[in-house]
Amino acid sequence: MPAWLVKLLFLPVEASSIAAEVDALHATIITVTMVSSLAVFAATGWMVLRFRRRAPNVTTPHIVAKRSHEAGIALALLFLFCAFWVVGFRQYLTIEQPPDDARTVFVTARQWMWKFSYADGRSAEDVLVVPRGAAIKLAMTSRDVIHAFYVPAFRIKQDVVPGRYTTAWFRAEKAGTYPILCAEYCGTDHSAMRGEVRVLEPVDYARWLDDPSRDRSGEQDLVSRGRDVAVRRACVTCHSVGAGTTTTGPSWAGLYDSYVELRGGTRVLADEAYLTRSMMDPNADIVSGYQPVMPTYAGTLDASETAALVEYIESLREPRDPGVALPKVRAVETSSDGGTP
Ligand code: HEC
Ligand SMILES: [Cu+2]
Repeated sequence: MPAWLVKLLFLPVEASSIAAEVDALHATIITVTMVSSLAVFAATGWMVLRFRRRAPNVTTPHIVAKRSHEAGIALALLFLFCAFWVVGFRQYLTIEQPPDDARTVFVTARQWMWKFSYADGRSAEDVLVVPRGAAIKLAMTSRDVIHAFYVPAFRIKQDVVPGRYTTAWFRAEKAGTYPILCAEYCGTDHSAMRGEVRVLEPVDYARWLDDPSRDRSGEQDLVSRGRDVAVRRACVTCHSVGAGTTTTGPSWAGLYDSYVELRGGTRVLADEAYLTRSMMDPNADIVSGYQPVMPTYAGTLDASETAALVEYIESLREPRDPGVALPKVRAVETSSDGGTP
């Protein structure tokens, strides 16, 4: 699609190998449907005038279309439908099948960030760095709810599902920085779940690969960052992280992956989604034996702080007995007086 048309239609730049084809198919379908509906409107208008009732008691002639005309129109429409399908199906195959030489990057989505892990063991949050011209395959999974990895400039979008790996691939053709969005409504900060793809020229990419300080600049691993956030946000004034100790709120030790008993007697599994919900909507589930005094953090914790806190709480899990498959029920360590020590 010519660059001026891309601009005119407010489309993002076509930065990947498939973008131009996707746009061409899109534009063709829109043009064909718009032209056909205009033709239908025009024909309707013309017939309203041409066959209007001219005098009372005068009926317009009854017109029967020729079989051949009807068949011709039906066949033409069927042909058009099949043509769209053939082009679309071929593009679908290209989009679904990564080339054999593709390099794999692992993507973990969670409320509300993207984490990219490269083959050399290093990883980064929210920033994916790739060389121009190389095929990149993304192996994606989610730690909590369904997200969707969407890079408008590459014209790719793929659901990212917990407990399952989905893949997508692209070959970036223009160096630059392109936004990554989440295209599946996934909670409070869904709209803030943004990242970017940095496409580097191959020489710059080689330099970036060799840079030993890469990803270390000002970046902590999530667990220690979560510990800092818990102190800074004063979570630790109400929550302890040691076993057995009880303050205003329940201890985080061994919380992750255990079953929590809620007021009213139901039990929930403390997974990522539960932990996140506990921060954003603390009154949704009240832990049995505690008062609903925890303030909500919706809007105050940003997406990466939330992720870091969840990761930190996860790091305090009890090491699971490899022989036991089921999460264990955590004993409620408080008396019914609200848990004051
Ligand atoms: C004013 C005291 C207070 C503060 C501050 C506080 N909490 Fe809580 N929190 C509680 C109480 C009380 C509960 C148990 C009742 C409930 O479920 O709401 C709780 C429950 C939780 C749970 C569920 C625990 C379980 O055992 O199921 C999580 C997770 C949690 N808080 C995380 C946090 C995080 C993260 C912060 C800081 C950003 C924080 N809390 C700050 C009092 C607090
Ligand atoms: Cu999301």
